[in-house]
Amino acid sequence: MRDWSDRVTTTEMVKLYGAAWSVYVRVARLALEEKQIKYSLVEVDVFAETGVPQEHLKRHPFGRIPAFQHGDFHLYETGAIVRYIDDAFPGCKLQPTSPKARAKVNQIVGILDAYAYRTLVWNIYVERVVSARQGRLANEKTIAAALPRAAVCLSELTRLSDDRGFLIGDKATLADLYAAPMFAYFMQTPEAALLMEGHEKLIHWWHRFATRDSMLRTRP
Ligand SMILES: N[C@@H](CCC(=O)N[C@@H](CS)C(=O)NCC(=O)O)C(=O)O
Repeated sequence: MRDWSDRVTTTEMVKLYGAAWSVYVRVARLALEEKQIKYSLVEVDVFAETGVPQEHLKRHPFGRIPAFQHGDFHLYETGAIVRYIDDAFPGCKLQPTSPKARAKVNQIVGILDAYAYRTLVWNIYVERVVSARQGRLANEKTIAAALPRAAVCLSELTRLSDDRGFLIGDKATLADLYAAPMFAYFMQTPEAALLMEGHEKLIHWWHRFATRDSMLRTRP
């Protein structure tokens, strides 16, 4: 007999808990937008003066965003959320089926998660751009220390990506969805202008991807 216990009903309500400024919330929103899934974004302020709201800690005991709900199914961790969205819902596929292309997508996602997010977003963008907006001096040591790591991130992205319109292959994948929200911040910094020299492939990718509907619809 067929087991329907894990069957997914795609008409059940989808909610994403987080904030539009968040890189990881945007990754998850891009997956929902690319697959044309209706969802609501429920605002959560993890940096509230009173701390992470108690009801959010029940959804995400580590106090991060995003958290995700589909009917009575709950998840946190962006990697799990976007893969669930891709597997459970119809529409375009955000993960290639070929084992090598899929592994490269996952490798790029791993690099972005483990190295690029902290380096490009926190150590360079937040230090350079957000600090000025907040009226504080940038920590030049933090920025200087991040530059060599940023250079490795960019040269690895260039080396691993191919040149068929997207980072991997000829369709948007999780690799693009992870990279784009990070680049949206990093590319606003003067450091990016220097670091991106010689990375024409990435520059072209960014200019193309930045104008996609999903990107325009999720602008912070
Ligand atoms: N491993 C988590 C990381 C999520 C994450 O770091 N989100 C940031 C916003 S982009 C956050 O919640 N920051 C709050 C904090 O660091 O306290 C995931 O993949 O979802």
